[in-house]
Amino acid sequence: MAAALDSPLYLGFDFSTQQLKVVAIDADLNVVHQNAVQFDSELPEFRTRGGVHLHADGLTVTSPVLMWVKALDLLLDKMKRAGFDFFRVRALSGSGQQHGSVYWRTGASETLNRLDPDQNLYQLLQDSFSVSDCPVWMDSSSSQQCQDLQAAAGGALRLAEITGSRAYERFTGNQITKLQQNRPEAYQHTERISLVSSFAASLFLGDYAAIDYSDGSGMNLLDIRTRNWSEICLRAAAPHLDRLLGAPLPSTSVLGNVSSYFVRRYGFSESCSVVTFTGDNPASLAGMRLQQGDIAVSLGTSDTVFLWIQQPRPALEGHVFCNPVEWQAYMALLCFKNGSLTRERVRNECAGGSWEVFSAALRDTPLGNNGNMGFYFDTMEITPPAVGVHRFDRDDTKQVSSVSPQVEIRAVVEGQFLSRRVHAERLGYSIIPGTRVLATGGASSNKEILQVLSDVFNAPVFTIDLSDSACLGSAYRALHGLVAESGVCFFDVVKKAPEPQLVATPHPAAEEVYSQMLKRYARLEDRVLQESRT
Ligand code: 5FX
Repeated sequence: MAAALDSPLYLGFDFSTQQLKVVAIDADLNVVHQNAVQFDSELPEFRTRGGVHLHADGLTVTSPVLMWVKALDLLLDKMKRAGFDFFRVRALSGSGQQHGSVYWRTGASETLNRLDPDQNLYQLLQDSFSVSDCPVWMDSSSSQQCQDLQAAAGGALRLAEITGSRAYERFTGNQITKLQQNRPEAYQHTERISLVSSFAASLFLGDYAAIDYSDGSGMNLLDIRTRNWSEICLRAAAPHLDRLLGAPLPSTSVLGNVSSYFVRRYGFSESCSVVTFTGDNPASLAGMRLQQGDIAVSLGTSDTVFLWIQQPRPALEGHVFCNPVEWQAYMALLCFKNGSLTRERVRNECAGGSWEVFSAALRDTPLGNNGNMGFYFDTMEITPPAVGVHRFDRDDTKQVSSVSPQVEIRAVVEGQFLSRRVHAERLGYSIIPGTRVLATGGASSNKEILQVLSDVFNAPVFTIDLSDSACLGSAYRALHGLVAESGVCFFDVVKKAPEPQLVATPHPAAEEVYSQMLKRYARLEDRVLQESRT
């Protein structure tokens, strides 16, 4: 049944790298409006490519903060022109690309508090930032600062135990340190540092918004267990950081109502709540409605694995973040560079470029591949940091130089999924009754690949369309934020969302075959890693 024309709506924004997107849902979780602004093509005056500026050193990557501000003006104007009724919005939330940082100039909070609804935000906030080009997640120019932070924290593993990750160049703490060292004046004139997510929330709130626990976990500064800033990390990173960052808050908090600027300029209701914004990956976890025991495997150019975990076990690879929908839980994120491109290379070399032939090879070869196993790192892998193709047959003592095309096809797919499972388990993932594997991305349309995924994880595989998961997750979080304080669980609020489709169930022999292979894979991976280092 169609919702009444005055029934409540919930908005989810996503300030991602290349565009700003919005989704509106009704109380039954139906999507009723979608809109977007592409940075490169719709805001060409900022001269970005893919939403960023790549600097001459090849390492520094930034985005203009006023481009994000202007994109919001443009997006809200587009919605208004499309006849979107802002008055029906009961709550809004959003997400941002993770790790990026915004530097508000001294005095900016007064400007935010008194925004004149006759002008756009771009005009009003011209002088509000002490740094015009913000470091973003693609930046890798802070290696020295990473080393220094790890040394101050007592080593890489100790830092991972505190903050959920060893030091990463793109993580905000290291970016702030670099900025404070290279541009001390700009730092001195800064009264507040936001993440992209909390910066966006601040615009709606007309005041500085808190950083939420989940996106805050991508900074190398938050103690993910106490959910407070780590004193050791703050002290090592830069002066006055506790004042500049403000206190972090649970990801489900209501920050306040939308500022009078939006009420008067766009017709929002005065009682429209702003729910804490978070990072795009945490918001996607909410959009996919990932639950305890679930694992999401995104099979794209690179493969990303998200998981819901109860007990974090931070390691030297991957990231553990506070969970965005349930405050006692955690999520983990792993990135594997050799994903689709490697599968395609093997398809081209062993199956004449045909997915049908590739799939037939998977059907015609046995689970476990008669003991053949491979590591296919065409480019330097992130997890683990190793490179090259390494094949082993039943006899582990030495590598073999080639195998038949059919064996090669099964070896690449099994090898990739064994790796996803081994590394997920190292971060605290465990298969429990009811565990689901949610597959998304290009390769998730190939049934035979998904059958191998199901067998290796010994769990049913479901597919889910993820195109707007961060936006949708933000709209779900807006809805949940209104009732979270009274103890209502996120999953009760999103019960009506479309269910993922079951596409594969594990073979009865899968557990026996792959439990052995997982151990062997981990052992051989150590060897490959050592060989890559020498
Ligand atoms: C996660 O750690 C990342 O750096 C990226 O996925 C960004 O969040 C992309 F926006």
